[in-house]
Amino acid sequence: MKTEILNKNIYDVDEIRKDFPILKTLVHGKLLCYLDNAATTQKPQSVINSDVNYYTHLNSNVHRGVHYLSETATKVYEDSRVKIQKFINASSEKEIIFTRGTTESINLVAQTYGRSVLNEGDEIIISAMEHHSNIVPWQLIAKEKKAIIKVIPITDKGDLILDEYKKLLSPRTKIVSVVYVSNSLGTINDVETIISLAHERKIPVLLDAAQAVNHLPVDVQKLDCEFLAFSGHKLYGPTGIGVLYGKKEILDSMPPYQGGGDMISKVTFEETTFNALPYKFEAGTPNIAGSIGFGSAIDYVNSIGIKNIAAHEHEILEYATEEISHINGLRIIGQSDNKCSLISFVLDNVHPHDVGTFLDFEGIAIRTGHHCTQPLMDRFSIPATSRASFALYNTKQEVDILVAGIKKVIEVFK
Ligand code: C6P
Repeated sequence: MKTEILNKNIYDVDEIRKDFPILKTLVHGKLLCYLDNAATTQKPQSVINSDVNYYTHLNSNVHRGVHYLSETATKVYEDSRVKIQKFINASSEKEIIFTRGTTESINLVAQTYGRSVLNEGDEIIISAMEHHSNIVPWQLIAKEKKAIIKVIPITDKGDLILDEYKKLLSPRTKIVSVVYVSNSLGTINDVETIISLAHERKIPVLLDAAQAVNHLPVDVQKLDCEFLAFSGHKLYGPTGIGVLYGKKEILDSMPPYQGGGDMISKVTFEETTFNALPYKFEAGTPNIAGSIGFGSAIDYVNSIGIKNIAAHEHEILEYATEEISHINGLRIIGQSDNKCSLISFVLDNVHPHDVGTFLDFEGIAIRTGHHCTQPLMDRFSIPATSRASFALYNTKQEVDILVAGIKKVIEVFK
């Protein structure tokens, strides 16, 4: 991604690393070199403290008590929602629904919006680089409703073919649901064009932003997407918490996802009326500590600045791409001109799992496998890749350690 030049004086990566206690871990006697950030990011001390603080001082249920603890916990929980609203520039905190993560957010849309609008023969557009989380929920509802899934193809470099996308849009298209940043290729998709083409036909768009919100400034009002799904744990927050952003009018028109406490207005045995947004979609006691921790993570990211993070990561990615592409027998999978945050690669004659296991002995954590994008692996006729993914605390020295590790792998398996 092209971003403004970083002012190095304000981005002190050595200082930033001190905020992440886990980065001092020794793995097989070597300092951890954590390059599996697309799977999950490490947590700064402030986020860890937030969890401890919640259970030490605030623990109680939200929206249910008139006592001090419940009222205080409710306030901090709702403040967190507002922090997230501001972070993605949603127009109201009512548009921020807490979920378990990206996966649940997409399932929510498929099971509520999808269920209410899809009929036999209707079409759902996704892309060839989707995570299983943005394929399987649509398959489930498509099967039930006899709807059809259409797939935007990609080039060998790993870019969506937008001319083909235009051809897929039809009067039967009921939703376009695409990934913003690919977790396997690193491609930053041209979501602005995807959205505007869909909107010309009044088709709503869902963006899977699991790998976007942690690397790019995301402004939902500017994007004008109907839905945006993301997870806390990839944004330096806790696991088990995520968000579905939805435009208020469309959320208002959708039926609830799950039934239970807090999502109701009035219940009788004959009939139930539902609570207002966002609570209509938040049945049961929520992940209170997780939501509050997510708010702390947003505070942390804001204290550095997402644009500064993007610029730092871009510098790391450019350096890593340059160094890694010189390794003989290595092929980078995903060579879009518009990439961020990660490098997927395959080595001649060495299975990615062997690469991952060998690198682990060097203290290097990468992910190997299909990265929950099996159709994408099929597209490239490979079973798996090795993936190094970067975050705000990674350094060029860590890239050097990775490159030296890969060279050792090649030497040993030669
Ligand atoms: N990708 C990876 O290693 P959850 O699990 O709900 O937090 O996120 C699912 C998900 C959805 N979309 C994209 C683009 C993703 O990258 C992920 C999670 C991790 O690539 C774990 S499979």
